Amino acid sequence: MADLKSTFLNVFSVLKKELLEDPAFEWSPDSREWVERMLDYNVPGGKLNRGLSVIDSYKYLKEGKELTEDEIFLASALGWCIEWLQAYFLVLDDIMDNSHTRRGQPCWFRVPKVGLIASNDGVLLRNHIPRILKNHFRDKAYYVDLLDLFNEVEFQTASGQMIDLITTLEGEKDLSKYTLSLHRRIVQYKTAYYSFYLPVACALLMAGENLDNHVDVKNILVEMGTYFQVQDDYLDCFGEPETIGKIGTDIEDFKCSWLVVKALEICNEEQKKLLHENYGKADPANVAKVKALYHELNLQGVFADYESKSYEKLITSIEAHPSKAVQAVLKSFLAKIYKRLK
Ligand code: DMA
Ligand code: MG
Ligand code: MG
Ligand code: MG
Repeated sequence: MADLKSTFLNVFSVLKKELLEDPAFEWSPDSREWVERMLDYNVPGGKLNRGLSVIDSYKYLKEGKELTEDEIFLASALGWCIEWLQAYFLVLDDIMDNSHTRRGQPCWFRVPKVGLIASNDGVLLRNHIPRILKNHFRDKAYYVDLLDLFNEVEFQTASGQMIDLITTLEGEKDLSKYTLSLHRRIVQYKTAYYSFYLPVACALLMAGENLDNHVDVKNILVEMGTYFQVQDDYLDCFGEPETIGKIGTDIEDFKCSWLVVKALEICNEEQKKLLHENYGKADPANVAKVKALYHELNLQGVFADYESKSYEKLITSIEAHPSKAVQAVLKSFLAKIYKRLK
């Protein structure tokens, strides 16, 4: 495993080097330095779960056959395209969510001299993906499907971000619209497709599969991605900032978080009043009142219950899948996130 990760990181250096020598641009020392620093800061510093999952999944689909060096390189390159996509979304997400830290360091837009140049860096990160794909997959039979897949998933993610953001609009702060079904819609689009479906879909395309034949796999992965974002919402309040590498802002930002949806579901009238008065305010005193209510309502216990039930449900649907190789792909993905603390 440690070995796979170091191979994967080597591929990052190769891809970065190609991008920094992209013949479509006349590089100068300062522009090359900027992009290199921006990539090092934003692309490789996460858990790399999404990227590594492409290689893992491809291995399972090959049913134990040893992968060639070329296959490992290509699966890694696709994994990195997902990490690039994630970096692009996170750089912009942190601006829009007014976040402070990410992966244990200041958000990119908070770095001195970066500021809103970060938004163009986001656009650059996004543009790197088709360049990587062109460099390494142009002659593959599945090239068009790959481009189409990244386009579709990017559209879904941006649409999810849009509904995540417009539900918090000032002047329309209305907690009564925060229901489990709105929450599900947001997280399915903003997180599940790119984080869960995309890595497995990349591996399926590399293995020569037609994605239209794998709608059942997609449905399970979307469920898993929904569970993953509920964990993210939970950790935003109850996680350790040193462990998760970021400081939560969901309460301040009036987000339609799983926690506020659950709180609204189980609170009494008096507690509801407290939520209405304190949710979505930047003042730490307001935030503290919301957190105290979450404790009072035992949302930690409610989450623990949700977590074990989701796990059981996912295992049941995975075991109903006819292919053992696909089952192995899905189970290994689930094992990586079950009861995660970061
Ligand atoms: C992030 O949701 C979704 C995308 C597409 C980046 P979020 O704002 O809850 O993520 P985080 O908690 O990491 O800022
Ligand atoms: Mg965010
Ligand atoms: Mg966000
Ligand atoms: Mg979050």
